[in-house]
Parts: sequence; C-alpha cells; structure tokens
Amino acid sequence: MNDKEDKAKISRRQFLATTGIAGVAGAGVASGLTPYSVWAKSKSDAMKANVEPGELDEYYGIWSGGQSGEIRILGVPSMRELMRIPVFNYDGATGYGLTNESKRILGPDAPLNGDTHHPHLSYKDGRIDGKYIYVNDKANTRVARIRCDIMKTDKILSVPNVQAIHGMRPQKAPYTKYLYANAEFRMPHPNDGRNMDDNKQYFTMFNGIDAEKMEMAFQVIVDGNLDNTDADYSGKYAVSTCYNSEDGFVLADTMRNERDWAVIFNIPRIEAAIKAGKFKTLGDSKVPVLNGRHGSDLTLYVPVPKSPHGINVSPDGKYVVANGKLSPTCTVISWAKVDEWFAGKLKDPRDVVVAEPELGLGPLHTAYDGRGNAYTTLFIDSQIVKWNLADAIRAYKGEKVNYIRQKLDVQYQPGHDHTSMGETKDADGKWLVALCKFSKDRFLGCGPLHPENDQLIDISGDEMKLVHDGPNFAEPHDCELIHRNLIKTKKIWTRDDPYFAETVAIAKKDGINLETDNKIIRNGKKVRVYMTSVAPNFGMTEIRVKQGDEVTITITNLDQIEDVTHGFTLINHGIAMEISPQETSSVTFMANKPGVFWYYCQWFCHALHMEMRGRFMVEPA
Ligand code: CUK
Ligand code: CUA
Repeated sequence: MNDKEDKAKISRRQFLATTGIAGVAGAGVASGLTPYSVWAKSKSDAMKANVEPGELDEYYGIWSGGQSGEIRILGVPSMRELMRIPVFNYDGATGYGLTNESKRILGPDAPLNGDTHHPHLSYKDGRIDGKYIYVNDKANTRVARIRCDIMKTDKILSVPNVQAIHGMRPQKAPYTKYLYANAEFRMPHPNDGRNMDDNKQYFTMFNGIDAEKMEMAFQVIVDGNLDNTDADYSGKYAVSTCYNSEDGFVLADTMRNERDWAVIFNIPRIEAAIKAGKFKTLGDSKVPVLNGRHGSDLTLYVPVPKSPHGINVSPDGKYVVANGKLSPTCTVISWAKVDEWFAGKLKDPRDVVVAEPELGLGPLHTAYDGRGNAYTTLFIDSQIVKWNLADAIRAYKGEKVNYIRQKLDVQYQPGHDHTSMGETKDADGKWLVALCKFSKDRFLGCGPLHPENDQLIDISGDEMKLVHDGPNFAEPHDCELIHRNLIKTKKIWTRDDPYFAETVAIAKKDGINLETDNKIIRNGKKVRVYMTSVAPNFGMTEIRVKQGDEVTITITNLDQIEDVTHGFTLINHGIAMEISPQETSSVTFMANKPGVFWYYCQWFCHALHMEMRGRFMVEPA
C-alpha cells in the first residue's frame, strides 16, 4: 500500500469514528486508550482462509440468519456457505412451511417470519455432544431445535406469557437439561388491554425449557428487562444482562442509571422451590412461575455499568464477563464468589466482581481463546480488543499491569464475536469471527441494503490477523465454530426417521407400502396420492382428481445414492418440496381449478431430469 492509499484509509476511519455511529450509544465516553490499527493484510495471511478445491473445512460454522429467520452452516476457515436451514421462515426450495412434515413442527397458523439471534449447540459435561442446535426467535417469542444429524428443524416451542425471546443458551453441565431463554420486553400482566398504561403491572420473565422434550419447565419473574444470557460450567447458574433497570418505556429513560445489572439464577434453588410448590401460574398456562425479584433467594442482582449487553462465560469455568455497551468497561464476575454469596458469606452483591477493565467504546460481546485471553467487540471503536483476564484481575486489585494485548480494526461496528470451540471446555484459540454490522465499502455495491461483514481473524499467534472478509445476508448476530469431528450428519435418510414418521403412519392406515405402491385413495372429498420416485421417474405420470378435492401428495424417494434429491413442484399451485434419498415428503392443498397442471421434479437429478414430470388433472365439479 502506498502512502496516499494509507492516508485515504485512515481518514475514512476517522470519518466513521466521528460521524453518526458514535452518537448511536450517546455515551461520548473517552477510553483514554490509544488504539493502533493493522490495516494491511499480507497475501500469506489471506491464504490461511484458503481451502483447496476438494479439501474440507476444519470447522462447522453455525450461523444465525437474523431477520431471515433461518440458520446457516458455513465452513471455516473458507467461510463458504454450505447449507441453509429454514427454521422460522418459509423456504421455497425445501418446501419448509408448505409440507405436512414442516407444518407439524411449525404448528397451526405459525407466522412465517422469525428473527434468529443465538444459535447454540447442546452439551455434555461442558463439551459439544453434537446432537442439537437451539435457536431463539425474537420476533415471535419462540425457540427452535435443529437436529444435527439431518440439519433440519425438529421442534419449535412458543413461550407463553412473555414477549421477544432474545438471549438463549443451553445448560452446559452435567448436560443440556434446560434451555435458558430471556424474554426481553416487559409486558403488562394480564395483557388483555386493561393495564397498558400502568408500568407497575409490567414485568418480564426468565424461562427454563426442558431441552429434550422442548416444553416449558419454569418461568422466573425478574425486575428490569432481560437481554443476553449464558450458563456456567457447573450446571448451577445462569446469568442474564439487564439494560433497563429503570423500567423505562423510551430510550432516554433506559439510559438514566449509571449501573444496571446482571442477574444470576440459582438453578438448584429454582428446582427446589418448584418441588416445594412455591410457585403460581399465569392465565391458562400451567407453567410454574417463580418470584425472582430483588429479595428473592433464587436470584442475585449484580450491579454493573451501564446498559450491559453480552454476557460470556470463560471456558476455564471460573468467570463470566458482562459487556458494558454504554460503559467502556467489562465486568468480570467470579463463580467461586457467587457460590460464597449464595452461601451467605458475602454482604454486597458487588463483592462477586473481581475485575472491571476499561477496554474501549461500546463493548458488546466477548470470546475466549482457552489461553487466558478474552476478545471483546468494541462497536463504536470498530475494533476487537484482546485482553488478559488474569492481568485485568490483578489491575483491579491495584497492581500496575497492562491487561490490553492488542486492538485490531474490523470493518465495521462488530456485534458478536466468536472463537473456535470458545463456548466449550475445548476452546482451541485458532480462529475468531467478528460479526460486523456494517460493511460499507468492503464489497461491490448491491443497492442501499448492504451485506453484513463476517470477518475471519487468525488468533493462533500472539497477534490477531485479519484473513478474510465474508459478506452475509441479514443479519447474523451470533455463530458457533465447532470442530468437524463433533458433528456427524447422515448422507441419506433412514426409513425409520421420526421426521416423517407421522406421514408413514397415515400411509400405513391407508394400507399403503410406501416403498412400492403408486396409488390414489379417495375418502369423500379427501384424496391421498401415494407415489414413489426413482431418477428420472415419478411413480405416476398422471393424477386425476375432482375440482373441490382436498389433495395430499405423498412421495417416497427410493433412490439410495447420495445426493440424488428429487423435488415435486406443481405448476400454478404454490407447491414445491424436497424429497431426498430415502425420504418421504407430503403436501396437502385444495384442487380448486379445473384443467391440466403439470408437475415436475425441480432438483436436477439425472440426465433426463427435465423429463421427470407428469400431469395433475382436475375434472370440473
Ligand atoms: S445480540 Cu445482536 S449484536 Cu441479539 Cu446477541 Cu449482541
Ligand atoms: Cu428428479 Cu429432477
């Protein structure tokens, strides 16, 4: 890079720092630190993200798809998108939201949008067990589970009596018994229009979900609101940030207090209280509701500056870091001290705090390398700051030590960051992904809506090095990087898979053998069409029904060869679905229009794929 380019880049950076963005947080606090930048990246750094054609990535990246409502699977370090998993959204490729199998998961009248933020995998003893991915839907107050073996959504739960599930984490130890889910927004109770102006009737709740059954286990009423959450490595605690201890309805009110808090939930005490019957229920819901407000022995409210956002447990199991957002600090809480507090040995809730390092402007989320270092995103400074936990603790005790190791510019305004295996005991400190909210000038323009920029950073050495820019569509908040050995996926379906078991049971009642039969069963105005598919043929090339029939098409793909997926698309009916090898898929719709409508396989499966088609013939009523 020549001098001129260098100056142009630096002035662009200053421009970013001094315009609108700084005003977002309205804090105007000065960190007193002099950040230094690593603008240039050498070709050899960039080559670290290179995965040669035919080679496989070392990590699965499990990405949230934000407002798209989906989950995405990326390969890391290549950052290649491998798969999209529809979760709360409609998906035209796979027919998710159209097929009977997916409708059973989504439930009746399910909205077909979602806002996924936090994808997290299930655990055993603080390690990834490779079974499930869980994810929240902030937009419609739901949580979902995805099976890792087939990479399909498996269950969805609507959380009752609250609004906007935001922070969400699985219990880490001894196994993922509970999924912890924060409802962000306070709402009036009951919420039937009578209490809308009475702030005192508003509250929100922390939710415990049975992670295997995907059913509600408990709800805990809290003071303030709930932003992000994490779980410790002993299985005893969950902890959530609150940015609105003021109970404000509008922005100015939520920023009034210099300190808000992190609230710690004592899970064994919550379980004991439920056992002892110390709960109530709300409305029609049967879910046990416990009181966790100030003064309750189920919770500990730790005051932290100011409107904290992310909350991240360190992989050594010793600490949790609350990220200050409107304060240039992070607050380090010791789990050992939390034990002491619940044992009645400490007086002041602040006694559980063991460090409060000053890091820079707009700390949002923190990740770890397993070598004692933390990596915090600085939204306003557009940087990742690497700092040392032990040194920050020494500094808090009054020692003169510099806990900051490095500041790296990212492009631009990072939200979450995540390290390889960093949310497990096996944190390996190889890669860091910074999920930048703004990409500005980093990619070719695609209109006023810009992609996000997921940047890959090599953290294996002493110095962080930016190696790759990864454009991504609206809006990954968070991701997990999991070693490929921990996730085992099926190459083809097994015929006994529960994903389509109900469809198989219906066929059985109709006396159908799905692996051989091509038949139409009529029951009044209900018509069930069963057929097979083997490349390049559907089992039937014509289907005759009557106008006004409710038609169910069930197709079983008999192909046994990996990757030979078929599809079924019915022209002018808004019907399409995936049928992968050994899968059974079904869809139900009304045959309202008389005439001939072609159906075809929309997945290129064979040299004669274009010929894989048939006529759907509707006789006029
Ligand atoms: S949140 Cu989006 S940047 Cu929903 Cu985890 Cu922090
Ligand atoms: Cu079957 Cu294309």
